[in-house]
Amino acid sequence: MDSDTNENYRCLIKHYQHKIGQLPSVAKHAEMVASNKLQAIKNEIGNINSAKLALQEQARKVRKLVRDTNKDELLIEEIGNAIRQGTFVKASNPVVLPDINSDKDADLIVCLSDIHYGAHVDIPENYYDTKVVARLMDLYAEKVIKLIDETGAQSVDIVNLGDIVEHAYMRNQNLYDSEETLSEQIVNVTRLIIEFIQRIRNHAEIITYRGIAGNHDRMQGDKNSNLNADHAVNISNRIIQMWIEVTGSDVQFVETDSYFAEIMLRGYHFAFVHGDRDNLSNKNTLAKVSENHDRHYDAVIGGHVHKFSMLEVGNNRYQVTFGSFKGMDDYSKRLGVSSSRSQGVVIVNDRGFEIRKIGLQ
Ligand SMILES: [Mn+2]
Repeated sequence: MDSDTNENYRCLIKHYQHKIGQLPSVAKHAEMVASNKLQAIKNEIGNINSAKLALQEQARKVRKLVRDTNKDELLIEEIGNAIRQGTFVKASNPVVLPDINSDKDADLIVCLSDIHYGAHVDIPENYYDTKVVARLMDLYAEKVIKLIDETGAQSVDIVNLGDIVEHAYMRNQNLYDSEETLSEQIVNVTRLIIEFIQRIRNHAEIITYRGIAGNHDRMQGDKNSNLNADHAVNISNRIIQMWIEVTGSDVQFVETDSYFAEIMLRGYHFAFVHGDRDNLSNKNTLAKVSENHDRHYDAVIGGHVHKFSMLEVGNNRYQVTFGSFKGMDDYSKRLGVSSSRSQGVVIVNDRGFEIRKIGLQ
């Protein structure tokens, strides 16, 4: 029993305190009220402190944004270093005279798809590393040059369909044991693309280049990230533009949307997507892409599934997937969708167009 819980007992104590002159004076009582106020203020400060915590939370978010921005700056700096470390092929703009004894005439679209530079595959059916990429790009260039001679092509539009690197978003994690950093991968694959462009340029005078991004090129793992330009192909494109400018190449870089490109040749319209956002095995995709871009396409061409496929979805209208440089890996083997390495071209002349698979075995 105590004075806090028992009113009778409290009155008894007070009465006794009053009797012995120990009851607090009015002033003292006021002081006690004041100290309650102080407590209230302290409580308020406590509240302010928790408000401050919310502010701190905001501040933390701001600091993270700043850090991320610095990370981008760091990446740009790393890319600058990687560019300085190696040499790029020198541009040359030779005159390529057409064969006057030939009536051959064509335009070519040459696609580059799913290089996945930085991927390392070592299974009985396939070996793939960065050295293999270089060899395969040489082989592809040779085949394209042969095709230029065969068709008498004067112009070549090179279209990169994306997935130039294996894992762009790994920069958000710790870089695991990898031969090259992401920056080096982007720069080195771009170096190979530039060599490819220049080799083609040596055999045809009118060359254009454009590149769209694939799912592996995204810097953020989140595919809904609204940072649309935040992908490895964007950086690669800027390096190619820089190469054209610095070396005086007459190759024309064509700016496109990050995920879509189109080319019109001799009255035919071709659309290009990577294939992750537009499913090219769904026979309504050509109609959907045509609707979205307000143009009737003759073909919509992509990569992504790492195999050659062609689906006729209308009168001489096609949905096409070209194969990959990378070829078979454990993942595709498990899914049972393994297929050979290949790329693809479109040959356009006045008689029509032909979509052709180019094997890279
Ligand atoms: Mn891919």
